[in-house]
This record gives sequence, structure tokens and C-alpha cells, in this order.
Amino acid sequence: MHCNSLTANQTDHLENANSITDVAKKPPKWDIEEIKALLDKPFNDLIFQAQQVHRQYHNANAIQFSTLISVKTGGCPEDCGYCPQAARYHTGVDNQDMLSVDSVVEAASAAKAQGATRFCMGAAWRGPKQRDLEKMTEMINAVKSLGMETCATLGMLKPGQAKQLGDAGLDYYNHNLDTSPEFYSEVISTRQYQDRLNTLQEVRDAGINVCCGGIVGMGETRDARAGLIAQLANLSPYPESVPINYLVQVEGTPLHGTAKLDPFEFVRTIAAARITMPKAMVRLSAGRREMSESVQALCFLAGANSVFYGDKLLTTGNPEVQQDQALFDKLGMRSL
Ligand code: SAM
Ligand code: DTB
Ligand code: SF4
Repeated sequence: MHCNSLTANQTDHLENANSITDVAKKPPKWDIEEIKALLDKPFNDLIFQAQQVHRQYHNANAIQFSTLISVKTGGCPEDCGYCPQAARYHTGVDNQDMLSVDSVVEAASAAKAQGATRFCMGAAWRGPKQRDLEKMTEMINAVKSLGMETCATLGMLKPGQAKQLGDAGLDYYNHNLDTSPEFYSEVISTRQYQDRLNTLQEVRDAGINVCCGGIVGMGETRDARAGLIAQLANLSPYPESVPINYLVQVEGTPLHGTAKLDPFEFVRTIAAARITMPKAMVRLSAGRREMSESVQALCFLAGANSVFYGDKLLTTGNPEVQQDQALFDKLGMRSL
């Protein structure tokens, strides 16, 4: 028997959800079994619960727009099995050295004019070298002075690097856990789960907002999706922004040809993210171009309230702006 209203335990989770707790002393806020139970619910019950939580914390018809730019493309030494930018896979991505500050500012102004409120700069690095970081700080400063929120995703950060980014005016740092700790080694071998957790801690300690999520549709089980959500929800505090990506299968990457995951499983993952991280912005991230408008609408119903906006992600496509505007008009959704 499933119940549509929040249990006392879940209400308690919500009340404590963003408090800073010492995870070493306290048990995890979300037991993985609870998250598995959420994902196993009848679809309608799960979406109803997610929508209830969503309405407690957010305007249900508002959406936040972030635009991505790749400031350094391809040639990455890492082996992430999903990624078209890894040098070792032959994907047809053209390598591009770091962009100039001026061209990034121009792209950010155009994104702002189209309605984006956050500009996210991505680089195909294992992590930034000091020289790269200095140029990044110039870019961040310049984008920030346009009045946009800034976000960067540059790979692993060494101690002290997050602070330099924060001092330059960085609002968010994106660094994904990608999947559950158990499934992780099936996808990536050149960096460990703990490396990712360490970078996230550097970002937190520097006072920068954390943007952290993962990828669904890499051949993982539902339990592995629960494992990812548990890791995210038990970060203390949990991320301010949670991108959930639907694997974009790129020819030449090891994950190309993975059996397509039923889109309802993707929607369920969004709902579990919303329920367990009620105050976070949950972003329906990569994979929208491969998704019907109806599935996207279900994601918004399940609590997604942010998207990447603009016809390109980093190297792959995203819906055209006009197409997105038409979709949000049809759904009566407005920019935050
Ligand atoms: N190189 C940096 C790093 O990996 O930390 C930053 C850029 S990387 C492209 C950012 C994130 O994009 C990855 O962690 C992954 O979650 C996501 N991503 C990359 N390729 C993807 C794909 N084909 N489909 C869905 N998400 C993808
Ligand atoms: C995130 O979680 N998704 C974005 C952003 N953070 C950097 C990246 C998606 C990349 C999709 C593949 C590509 O375009 O290269
Ligand atoms: Fe490199 Fe990032 Fe792609 Fe991994 S996801 S191969 S670290 S660009």
C-alpha cells in the first residue's frame, strides 16, 4: 500500500534538509533503502509526492535558464566512458585551445539577451593548471560584471584553487559525481570517486555554491541510480544545484550503443532528486534534444526547474531556443 502524502520521517528530512550536520557523527539523512523505495513507487504516486515537495519550496511554473560554453574543447587526458572530449576516443570533436576572454564575454552577452541568467564555462581538463586558472579568473570577472551568475566546470581542483575562483566572483562550481560509487569504476578509471568528493569539499570550503549531479542511462541499474541520489542528498549540505543528465550517446565513446533507458526511469530519478533535495535547483540537463516534449513536461512535473538554454551544450546539441520558447509558452512556464 503506497501513500500519497509525506510520511513523518520524510517531513523530518525536509525540515532538516539543508542544515549543516556532521556526517561523521550523524547517520546519513537518507538511507539508500528509502531512496530505492521512492524509485520503486507507482509512477503517479512518486510524481505526486515530488510535485508536493516542489510546491512547498518553489514556484511550480518558474524555470531557471543556464547557458553553457566550452572554453577549452577536446584533447582531455581522462577516460570518462561517456565523454566525446576524451583524447583517447575518436569522436570527431575538433580540439580547441582556450578561448579569449573577449569571445567568452560576447557569448555571455548573447546568452543574457536570450534570457539566460547563469553562464557556465566548461573546460576539457583533468584539472586547471595555474596559468589556465588565471585566465579563468579574468573570464569569470568579466562575465560577472555583465550581471550574470557565473558557473565553471574545470575538473578536479587542488587546494587553494577554489578560493582563487571564488575571489574572482565565481558563484557556482559544477563537478558531478556522475553515478553511484559501485558503478563508477565501470565508467571512469583515471580518477576516483573520492577525488570528486575532495573537489566538492574544496568548493564548499571556499564558499562557492555546489552544482553536482550525474548521468542516467549509462547501463546502470535502478539501484545504482538510487546510490547516486543517496550520495548527492547526503552531502552536507546537499548541492544548491543538481544537474541530471540523460546520456547523450556519442559515436566513438565506449558508452555509445548502450541500451536506451526507458525515459520514465529518467523522470523517476528527477523526482527522487526533488524529494530528497527539496531546496535545490534540479536541472534537466543533457539529453533534452533526444527527448520528446511530453517527457520534458513530465520532468518539470517531477520537480525539474532549470535547463540548459541555447542550441549547444559543450560539444553536442541542445534544443533550439525558439523551440524551447514555444515549449515553455505551451506549458505556461516563465523564467525565474
Ligand atoms: N572536464 C570537467 C570534468 O569532467 O569535471 C568538466 C566538463 S565535463 C564535460 C562535465 C560533465 O558533463 C561530466 O561530469 C558529465 O556529467 C557531463 N557529460 C559529459 N559528457 C556527457 C554525455 N555524453 N552525456 C551526458 N552528460 C555528459
Ligand atoms: C552537466 O551536468 N552537464 C553539462 C554541464 N554539467 C557542464 C555538460 C553536458 C555535456 C554533454 C555532452 C557535450 O555536449 O559534450
Ligand atoms: Fe575530460 Fe571532463 Fe570529458 Fe572526463 S568528462 S573526459 S574529465 S572533459
